[in-house]
Amino acid sequence: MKTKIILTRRLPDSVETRMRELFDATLNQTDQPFTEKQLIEAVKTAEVLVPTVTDNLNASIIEKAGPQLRLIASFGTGVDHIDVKAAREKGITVTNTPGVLSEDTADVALALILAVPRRIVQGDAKIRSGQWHGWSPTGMLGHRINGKRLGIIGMGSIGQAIARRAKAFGMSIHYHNRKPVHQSTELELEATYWETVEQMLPRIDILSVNCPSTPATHHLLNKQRLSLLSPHTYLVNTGRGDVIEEKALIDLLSENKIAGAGLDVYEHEPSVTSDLIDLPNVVLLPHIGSATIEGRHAMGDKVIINIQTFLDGHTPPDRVVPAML
Ligand code: 8YV
Repeated sequence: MKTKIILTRRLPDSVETRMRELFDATLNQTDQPFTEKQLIEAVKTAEVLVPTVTDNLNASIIEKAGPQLRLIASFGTGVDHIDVKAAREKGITVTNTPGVLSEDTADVALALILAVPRRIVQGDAKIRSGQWHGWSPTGMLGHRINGKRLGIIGMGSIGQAIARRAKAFGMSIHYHNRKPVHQSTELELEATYWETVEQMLPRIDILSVNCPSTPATHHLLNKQRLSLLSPHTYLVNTGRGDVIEEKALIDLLSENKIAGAGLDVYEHEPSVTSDLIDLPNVVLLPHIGSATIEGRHAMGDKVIINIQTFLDGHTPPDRVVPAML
């Protein structure tokens, strides 16, 4: 008998095909995110559930899981959409797909770091709207990237991949993390560690948010901390929206108390407030940090390896335990 697996979203064809070969996999042909009712039905029937960031597997849903549900093999790195502690208490293992999307996410972070100070999107809009009437010495001036200080909050594999790229662009690297990275990494990146965000924020020119969303990092960048940024600072978020108090960020941007922002994630995704959309000094992307064909295949491979290893009776390679969060 094949194991019953439910996929909550459409995955690349090759991943779905392999899943059908290996398991009794129910696919989501419409790709519509599951409603709460569908999620409850899924945890009551699946032996393995494959959710994504768009499924809110909170304690009350996990509580309703039937005894057959043994593994939640999430397609993605962040697990803030899953109450991992509640799952553990119910004896359900949780896995994710770390590592394989770090380089892609770092590329998007760099794209935003370049796009906002150099006004790339504004420039494109100018041409398309017929408003460009030729080169001018004072036209479309932005700010130089080379020589600027980049502050990274969250120096995991994505933060480090951003730091490597940023260094090549001539930025100096500052970071805040729960603990300093290995000395060899710090040396390679010539990175400066700050024990507190408060120490780092006033000293940097560009801020990149790359920590996971956990109860400890929710609104880490609240009004008070954001106000420590200098008015010339740019902020880029490719991590999770709720690490920033979005309302406070919008206030700072509208009052020109910071220079601009590049966002790929939002506090109330998928809703993006018109207050952000109306601002001229922001570039907004639809959560595409890891959206490459290669990345999606690698994520699918990881999900399959996690499921198969688990079913073979071993600890899956990407098991998430509450202590890690
Ligand atoms: C993924 C992400 O596309 O993996 C993550 O944590 O934020 C995304 O880039 C998404 O999670 C897929 O579930």
